[in-house]
This record gives sequence, structure tokens and C-alpha cells, in this order.
Amino acid sequence: MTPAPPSASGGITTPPATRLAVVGTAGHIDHGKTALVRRLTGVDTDRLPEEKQRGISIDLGFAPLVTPAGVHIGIVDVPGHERFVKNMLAGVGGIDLVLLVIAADEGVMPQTREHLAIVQLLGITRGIVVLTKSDLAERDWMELVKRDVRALLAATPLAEAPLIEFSAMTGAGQAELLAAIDAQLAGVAGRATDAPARLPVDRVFTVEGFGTVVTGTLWRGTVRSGDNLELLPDGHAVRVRRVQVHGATVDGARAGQRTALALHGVSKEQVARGHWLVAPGSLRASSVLDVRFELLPDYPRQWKAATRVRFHLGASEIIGRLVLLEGSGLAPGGSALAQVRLEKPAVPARGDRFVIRSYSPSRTVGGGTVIEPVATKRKRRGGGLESLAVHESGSLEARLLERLAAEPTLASTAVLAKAAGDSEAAVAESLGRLAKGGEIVAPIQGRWLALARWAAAEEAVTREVAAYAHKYPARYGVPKGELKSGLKATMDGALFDVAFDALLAAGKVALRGERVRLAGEPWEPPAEMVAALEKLEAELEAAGLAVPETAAWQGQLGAAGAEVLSLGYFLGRLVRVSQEFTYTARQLESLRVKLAAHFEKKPTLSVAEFKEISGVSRKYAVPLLEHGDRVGWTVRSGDERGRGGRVA
Ligand SMILES: Nc1nc2c(ncn2[C@@H]2O[C@H](COP(=O)(O)OP(=O)(O)OP(=O)(O)O)[C@@H](O)[C@H]2O)c(=O)[nH]1
Ligand SMILES: [Mg+2]
Repeated sequence: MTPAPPSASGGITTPPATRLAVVGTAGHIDHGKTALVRRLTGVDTDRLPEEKQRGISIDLGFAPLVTPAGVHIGIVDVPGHERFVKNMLAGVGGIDLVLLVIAADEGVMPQTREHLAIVQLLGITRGIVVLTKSDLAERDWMELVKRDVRALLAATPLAEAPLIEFSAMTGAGQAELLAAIDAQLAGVAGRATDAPARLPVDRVFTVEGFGTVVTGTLWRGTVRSGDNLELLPDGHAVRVRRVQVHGATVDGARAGQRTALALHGVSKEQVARGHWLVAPGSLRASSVLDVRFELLPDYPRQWKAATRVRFHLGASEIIGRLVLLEGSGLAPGGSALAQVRLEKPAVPARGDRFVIRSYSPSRTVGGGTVIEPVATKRKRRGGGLESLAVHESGSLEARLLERLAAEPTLASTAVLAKAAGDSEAAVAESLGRLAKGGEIVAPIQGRWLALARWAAAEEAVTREVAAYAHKYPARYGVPKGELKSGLKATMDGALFDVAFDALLAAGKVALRGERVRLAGEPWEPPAEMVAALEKLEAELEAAGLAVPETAAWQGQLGAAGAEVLSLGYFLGRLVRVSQEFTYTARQLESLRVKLAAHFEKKPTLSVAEFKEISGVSRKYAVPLLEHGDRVGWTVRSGDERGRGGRVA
């Protein structure tokens, strides 16, 4: 990225008709990958001083190329040294086509095999074998090497890949190679430019006047200057200050382009290779993933059930454990459902391909596909694998149904789309079909629920209400808050609320005060409790309005008395006027009548007048007046009170 003032911006987004592709090199050290790229593009991708000095590539290099057919290509040149396979992995993730470079004078070598394995594990199916340094090979030898290569590729998706003889020295084979690239790319489908943006960061640096700049291959979507993006896994909000594609400032970049983005909102220190820039909210960081793991056929022994590994996804390398969910081990060449548990979060999406390398020594041993990007820790052979199998290969509808059945609460279309790794439109359509088929409940407040969950929730609420009535026959029913918190383990608050409201609306439960009872089950307070309540009322009334403080007598009631008290409150026969005082409803009613009479004569009421009317001291007058304000007998203004609406 060459520094340029913002005014130099104003380049245009690559026209939609322009075909784009990312092409990567692969192959053993010193086999001529960088020389090939230089021959095709004129760009020397070995830019580090150490690379120049040692004559090898260490990190990724990038160069643009427009093919004879007009495809705009970003070439990613990778290092071949076995110590830098991790750098190779950081660049090869998003490529459409691989150039497997094999020096004709040396033939197939260890990193030829390892890079080929990686390409295969990442699901890259388009490739060209470039037999380079053809100027150094005799014809017979060349034929031998070709036979070797064919044997190597036989069981791979590259079995039919063209073999092109090439020399970076003489330029021989260049036209054939370019033609082969065009032929291979002819079948490449354009990437989803309308999907949420996703870019694995493979380089970070600063440019004077523009601050932090990151580069990467835009895997999907579009990025324009001014866009807000999210930097994951840390979750920083950033804004794009400037977009460049191959050194030229443009208004926007689209999927399939090598992209450099100048960012607002993060320092260089906050970004590293392996991070991701994504459309805000489109992906989540996750340390536990359910996957299909494939072990390479040349792995020397049985794979152990839980093994420390290096997990490579996008440009990230994260240490973790690969735990088989089925079987006690895995034979070379086999595959199994497995769980990846990472020491730091990755940013996976459903369907992503990843590579697994052994922890030490680092060696490519396998890879696989992400099934559940955000998973919870599972027990080995702990069951639930049928569900995982549905998520692996079921239809979108089957997967949505499976997810809703496991979802303890209502889920929005957006959340389900994210989990399914599909577009919201497609997910909404499938959900609509499921609802029509009666398999899920039509959306409640825009959120969905499996029918089984819904039935279970209603059943649980009903059961709890009945159990409470059975346990406490003297009480009308369970307080709603207690019911909700008692069911917390089975359903969250949102689900409880909708299930409860539905039961209420359907007339299956009745609500009186804050207590809930099954509808149609008559309730009468037991006669002995009513008698005890009457006695308590009589005691309170005996004191006139100067009742004893509640705390003074409440403690002496005992368990049965406490029940009577709460029955009195529930029936409204006792009223807690303040923290200190409880009155009977009859006492308050006669007070209300007196107040009504007062207001017939005078529109206002002072504390002194109230004391006179009620015959109590200030200690009682104040809480009684405040009670009057609350229930609408009086309306307070300053020290005076006017007539409330409920005193007539
Ligand atoms: N004679 C001849 N020499 C070549 C050719 N291509 C590359 N070389 C030489 O081979 C050496 C290695 O070439 P590079 O292009 O650096 O090899 P590389 O594959 O990029 O190596 P790494 O990136 O370190 O894996 C250099 O000295 C090149 O000049 C070729 O076609 N003919
Ligand atoms: Mg090189």
C-alpha cells in the first residue's frame, strides 16, 4: 500500500462484470515459486531483507495479474520451507486455484506432498502442476517426473490437473501456463458479494497518515470506505478509512480481491495475523467447535482420542485439543465427528475447512469441516451425535428444526441464520415452511420455538401450578414470580412469559392478585382459617386506628398464624398500610367514609384536620395519609391534600 493523501481516493470499485480470482502457489522450497510469479507479473514477492539475503521465501508475497481472458488475479506466493508451513497456511485459505510448483530437476519432495495435502484438506479442487526449471531437465527425466506426479495426484481432486512445463529462466511455457490458468478459472463461480463481509487478516502494518492497515483476501461480501466492521476475536469496532486493491485506492473491494484496508479505531498492536474483519454481528468468536475431522492416510499410527494440536483456519493458528466424539481412536485415512477445544477463540463459520498440524514437531496431519462453529463442550461418546449428524449433512429445514428442538428459548431469525450459516432470507423462508407444516410455533414477538418446546413449556407451567395447589391447599395459588423463578432451570424468562400469557389467554390458568391457579378448580379458604382471620381482625379493630405495630404481634403468630395473615392480605381483608402498620379493610373503609364526609364540607385537608377526623396521633396519621395518597383518596400538594378520585 503506497501512502497517498485521501484526496487521491475516488478510484472506482472494480466493475461487477470484472472476473476476480485468487491464485496461490504451493510446493517445496527452492522449486521456483517466487521466480514463476516474478516471470508472470514482474513483481518480486520476496520483499523482506532476510528473504533477499537467504534466497528463500519466509512470509507470504502478493502480486497482481490480469490474464489474457481478462480475469483480475491476486497471486499469493507462499514459502516452501518446512519451518514456514504455518505462513503458507495463512495465505492459502482463500484461494480459487493452486499452482503446484515442482522443479523438474528435483521432482516430488516432502513439502510438495505436504502442500498438496493442505490444498486438499482446504477443499481447493482447482489446480495446475507447473513443472518448472524445465531448462535444467533432460526430456527422459522430465517424463519420469511427470509419471511420478501423476501417481502422486491419482487419488486427489487434482488427478486431472494439467501439467505445464515451464522455465522462469527462459520463459518457456508461459503462454501455455496463462492459457491453463484461464481455462481453470472459467468454471469458478463468483463469490457472494452480497453476503456479510469476511476477511482473514494476514498482514498488519502502519502507513503514515493512515494509521493501521491490514491486508487479506476478502472471502465474501463487499467492503467500502466508511464501512463499520468488527475485528474478531477481540470485538473492536472499526471503521474503514480507505480501501486499496493491489496498491490502487478504490471506493470498495469485493469478494475474491486481495484487499488492503486502512482502519480507524484500532492501533497496530491490537491487530494481528489470524484476526478477522467481519460485518458487525455476522460471526462470533468461539473456542469450542464441533467438526468432521479427517486424518491423512500417511499418518503413521492410530490417532488418539484427545490430542494436542495446532488448528489452522483462515490466517489463524491456534493451539488446542482435538477430541474424537466417536470411537476410541482413528485409523489413518479415516474420519470422525470430533470437537476442537481451543486455548484462544477462533472465528469459524459453518462449512469452513481447516487444517490440523501436530503440536510438536509441527506437521500437517489432517483437517476437516466445521459443523457447529459455536459449540459447548461435549462428553466423549456422550450421545447427541445424531443431532450433530443432522447439522453436518441435513437440509436447512432439518437443521433448523434440530436447533430449535435444542434451543431452550425463543430464537430470532437472525440468530438462527447465524447458527445455520445461511442467509436470513433463506432461513426465514424455511422457518415459514416449518411453521406451516405445524412443526414449529409461528413466531412470537418475531421469535421462533419448536412445537415440542412449546408444549413442554405449557406442560411445565401447568404442572408447577398444580403441584403448588396440592402442597398448599389453603392458599389460592402460587405467586407468579415464584412460579417463574422456580422454572428458571427449564425455561428462561422470555419463554415463561409467553407460555404463561398463552395459558392465561386460553383460560387454562387464572390469576388473582399475583397468585396463579388452574382455571376451573374452585377454591375456598378453609373454615378454620377464616375463623382465625376473623379473630385477628377483631383484635386489630379493638385498638381503634391506633393498632399495635405489625412487628410486635406478627412474630408470635407461628406458622399457622402466618398463613392466616397472608390469607388476610390475599383476600384484601387485611391491608399493609406501611412497614409498621396493618389495618383491616373495614377499618380503612370507615376512615374513607369519614374523609368523604370531610371533603363534602371542605376541599382541602391538613394533617391536623386528619388527626382530628381519625383520632390518632401523628405516628399513625402520616402512614394513613400516605396510604390515602397511594389509593387515591387524597391528592397531596405540599402540606395540604385535596380530594382524590376514590373517596366519593
Ligand atoms: N534454471 C532455472 N532456475 C530457476 C528457475 N526458477 C527458479 N530458479 C532458481 O531456483 C532458485 C529458487 O527459486 P525461488 O523462486 O526462490 O524458489 P521458491 O520456490 O520461491 O523457494 P521458497 O519460496 O523459499 O520455497 C533461485 O535461485 C532461482 O533463480 C528456472 O525456471 N530455471
Ligand atoms: Mg519463494
